[in-house]
Amino acid sequence: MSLLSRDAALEQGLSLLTVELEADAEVLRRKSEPVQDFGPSLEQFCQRMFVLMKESNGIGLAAPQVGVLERIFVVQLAENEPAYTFVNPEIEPVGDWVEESEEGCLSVPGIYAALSRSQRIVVRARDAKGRPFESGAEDLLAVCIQHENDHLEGILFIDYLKRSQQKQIRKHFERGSEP
Ligand code: QAP
Ligand code: CO
Repeated sequence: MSLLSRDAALEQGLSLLTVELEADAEVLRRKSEPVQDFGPSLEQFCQRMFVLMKESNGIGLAAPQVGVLERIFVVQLAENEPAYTFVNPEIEPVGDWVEESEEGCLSVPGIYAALSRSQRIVVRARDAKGRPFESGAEDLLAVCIQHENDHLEGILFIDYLKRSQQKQIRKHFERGSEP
């Protein structure tokens, strides 16, 4: 089953949903609910999200990508960079500096494409212990936070691409990876 509660995910182990599977794609398209239960399982869940993200060579991972429709994501750009957990985040662009950069997604394996995002944002959220914080972000960190926040709305980065590109990507996943 693709859709899970936080506790069920912890019990059976976190695994990645990808658009390759119809049932997973359906879950990835759904809107996530705000976290209400800030119990100890939240911190545990976030730790496991970091583990899966690193195992998968990712820099960001959102709860819906493991079938949990709660407003949670984790980001770590590199091993020597800080690890951030965002619970119930609210994002606001700062200024109008927009730039194009290449993105990928663990749920859309093997696909990379350039798209435009705000390069400076401010985020208000809670951490894995439920403590509220506010933080500014720029460049790749800002892009990654916006990408992960989109997952909470059921939006994938490929949705911003031109129709022709989207069609190519759909075809790619329909026929698998054969030439
Ligand atoms: C979002 O995505 C992101 O296809 C995080 O084969 C990515 O970590 C925001 C990944 C880039 C901004 C820039 C994707 C790993 C990782 C793949 C990821 C793959 C292996 C994606
Ligand atoms: Co993604």
